[in-house]
Amino acid sequence: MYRREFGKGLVMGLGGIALQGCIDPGSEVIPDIRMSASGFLPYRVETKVGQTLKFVNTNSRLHTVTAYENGIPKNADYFASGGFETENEARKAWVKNLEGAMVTGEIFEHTFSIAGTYHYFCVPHEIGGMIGMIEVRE
Ligand SMILES: [Cu+2]
Repeated sequence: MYRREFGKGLVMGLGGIALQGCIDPGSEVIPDIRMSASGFLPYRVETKVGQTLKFVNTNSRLHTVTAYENGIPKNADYFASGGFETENEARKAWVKNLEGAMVTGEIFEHTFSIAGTYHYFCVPHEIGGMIGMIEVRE
């Protein structure tokens, strides 16, 4: 379970995370990307091919992590919380039954195996500008 106060010790950059003052890191989830009330933090993250990023909902609102189908590299795996295989499927499932929603503390992980730029969004808050991007380097 993610503990909010723990975020104070996090230092983020280039997709890597350094943890300060942590006694037992094995018991904690360290987010690469946090979800605030209306945004992904940080908005832009860099990582390397083969790395897995953890998106964590650190807010009380429901959010999704949903890739733009036309905003990811060719041949890249589509990704979305809820496990949807297309953007359209993810959008429809949210409208129908809030499927794909991540509750507070929930974690979504994705491993990036193709280099390039990935754009993604939160279905309910896209209209408010809740989008993010990930740069995956070789
Ligand atoms: Cu959201």
